[in-house]
Amino acid sequence: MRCLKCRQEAWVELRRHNAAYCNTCFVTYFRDQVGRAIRVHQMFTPEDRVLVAVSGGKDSLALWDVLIEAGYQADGLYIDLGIGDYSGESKRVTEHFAAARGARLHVVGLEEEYGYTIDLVAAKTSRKPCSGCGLTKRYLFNRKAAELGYDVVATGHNLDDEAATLLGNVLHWQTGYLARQAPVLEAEEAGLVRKVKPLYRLTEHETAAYAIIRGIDYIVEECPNAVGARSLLYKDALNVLEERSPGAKQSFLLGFLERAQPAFSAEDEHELHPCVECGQPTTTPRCAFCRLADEMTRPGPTRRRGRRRGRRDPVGNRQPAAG
Ligand code: Q46
Ligand code: ZN
Repeated sequence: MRCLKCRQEAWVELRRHNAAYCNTCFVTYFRDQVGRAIRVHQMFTPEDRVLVAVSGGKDSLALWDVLIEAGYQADGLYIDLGIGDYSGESKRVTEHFAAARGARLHVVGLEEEYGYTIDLVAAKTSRKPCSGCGLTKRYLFNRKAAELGYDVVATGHNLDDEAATLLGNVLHWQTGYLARQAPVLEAEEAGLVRKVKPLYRLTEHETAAYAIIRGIDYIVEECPNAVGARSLLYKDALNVLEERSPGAKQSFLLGFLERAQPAFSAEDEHELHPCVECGQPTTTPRCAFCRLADEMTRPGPTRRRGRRRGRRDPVGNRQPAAG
């Protein structure tokens, strides 16, 4: 197999594009795709301060690397969620990445600052850990970005993440989430910071290849709570389709964004106002984060059983908040 650009031996095959690249040309391709997403959707400019939500995984570190190399003012935000040994290791690789590049990294300790961990959420409530974790991350990305004066929050969601989220939202006809599943979520209300996903055109396989070629040390293990997650089931289903029909995932996602998402978005109406406790935008009097933090720090076991339904998080569409 030869590189599409320079005809040297190819290292990365992209079946959906019927193409293959050598290491050097693949890095150029990858950065071009990110640059194109930023440009086409006017995600941010070199004058903007960008806060990259980093988890220690390949996607967020690859994104941060691309933005730093492109000269953007991109700092990192790492949230120590308190998930067993996984959090310690992911924090280590993130701090190592930042130190090696002289990049600024903000670290928020969930336990130190808010008195609970995701392990405690799993132990103390019937809530799925990923539900408490996603809520916590979306809230803190927005709150910290607003407090620290950033213009935009960038997350490492890739094409596989977005296609899996879309499949889940379609299977359950979650029209509110479909309305807000987009590469850019504008900061339409006071207190909200714009959210962008510059990797949405690139697959998991491509971000892994980029990270390896660039020598990025990332956490390879999945979060232990990901085992059995619905999002992985949807990814597997889409991978079966992709295997038989290369490009299926991309046309599913990009077709939705182009032809269907605007219709859902036009129908979406929700009123936000400041949380009575923390002041962050919410659809309920007291935001979901404040309710969770209160439940976690209250003594004794929780009495609640079963899942709450129909409560939307105002600061992002529901999905794992960047891996
Ligand atoms: S970190 Fe958190 Fe993910 Fe772990 S607990 Fe679930 S949501 S799987 S991106
Ligand atoms: Zn609140």
